[in-house]
Amino acid sequence: MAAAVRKMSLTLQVMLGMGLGIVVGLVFNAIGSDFIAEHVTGGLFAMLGKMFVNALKMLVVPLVVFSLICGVAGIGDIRALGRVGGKSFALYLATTAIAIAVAIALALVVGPGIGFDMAGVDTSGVTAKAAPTVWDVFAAIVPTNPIAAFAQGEMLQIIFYVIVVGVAALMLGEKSSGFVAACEYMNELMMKVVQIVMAFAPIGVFCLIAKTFAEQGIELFLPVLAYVLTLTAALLIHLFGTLMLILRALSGLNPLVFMRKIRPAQVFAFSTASSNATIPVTYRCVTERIGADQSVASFTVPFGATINMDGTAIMQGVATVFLANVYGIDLGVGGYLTVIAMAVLASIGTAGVPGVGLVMLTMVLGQVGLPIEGIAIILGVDRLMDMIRTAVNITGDAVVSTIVAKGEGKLDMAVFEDPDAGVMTD
Ligand code: DAS
Repeated sequence: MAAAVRKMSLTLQVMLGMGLGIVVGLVFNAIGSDFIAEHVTGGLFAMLGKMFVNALKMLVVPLVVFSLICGVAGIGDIRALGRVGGKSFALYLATTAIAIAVAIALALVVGPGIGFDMAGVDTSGVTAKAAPTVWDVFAAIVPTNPIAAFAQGEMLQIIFYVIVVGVAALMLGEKSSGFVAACEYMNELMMKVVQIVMAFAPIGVFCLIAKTFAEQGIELFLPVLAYVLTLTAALLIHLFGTLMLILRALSGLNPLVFMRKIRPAQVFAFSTASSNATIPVTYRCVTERIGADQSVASFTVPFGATINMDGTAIMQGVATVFLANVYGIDLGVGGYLTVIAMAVLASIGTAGVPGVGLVMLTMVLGQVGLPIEGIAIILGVDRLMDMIRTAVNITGDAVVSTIVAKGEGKLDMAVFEDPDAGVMTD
């Protein structure tokens, strides 16, 4: 049995861990033992799961720094760099805006929240976060202290600074060859470290999933079932509909092949509920399984993990309609257009970490005058919804990375068409 599991590709092992985690979590939830809750799911599983997520996060900054320097040096000229940046930025904003517009339209048709009984909902403890202006968001991209940006994992600031350094290296021409060669070595070294960390993925994913499902009993979902079902439907429409149509239309690639190739990153995103922590896996899938060149993916993947959150925007659209119905407030077309603009802006300046969608939701609700405390109604189910929307977020990152690479003639079709390319068997 153990030999058979070892022979499975890492993706299958991780999916086995995820499936087992759901079963074990639901069984533990049904048993309802305090000992298990404190020492197994809340103890051992929580510890191992956190160690695994921390190990993934440990990789992000060095991997982004070295891969991006190699990427900028690999692109070769500043105009190409501008094209990759401009195309990916435009596509990230467009897909997010489409995602939330479709989600709002679906929610307005379904009408979740109409007739919802607020009695017994504890709305204490929900605090509002001030909405940034568009000027604040873009001004914050330039770091005052790069070392602090690296230390705090401020992804947009890191990307900005590393690109500037990369362009400076380009301008120094041949003198930079040693520096670029050292970065290429460090990038290869970091990808090996990714491989080591991912060997622990089946255990890490099992623990993360089992803990979540042990804590998220079915009873949490019943009162807000209309919200959960509407949000899940909107996420699936975007994942299998909108994104695949955009991929097909703008790259001509087969969506079914793409979805199989990106699956390991989706599983990691679902398990960790963190786009940032999943960067090493998304990057590895986009380059080694889909065939996008490092010179594109090293920018578009971390950039997307930070500014592109289609799944999160979908949650904000559905939650806004749900809460407008709960409180009987008619937002009108202007109100929903404000929600779309606010959700896109909020996604630019916010890192892809667990639960960040709810923080952004307080900004969106505040902008359209909906009671922030209404978030307390959907708080209980947000962990699981976060896992699903994070998988949608990174899929959007990978779709845009693939489209831009294809458009730049930097996608190796032999890799894309090879079913065994980048199979994670280690
Ligand atoms: N968990 C966030 C992410 O990592 C998404 C969210 O909170 O909505 O993308």
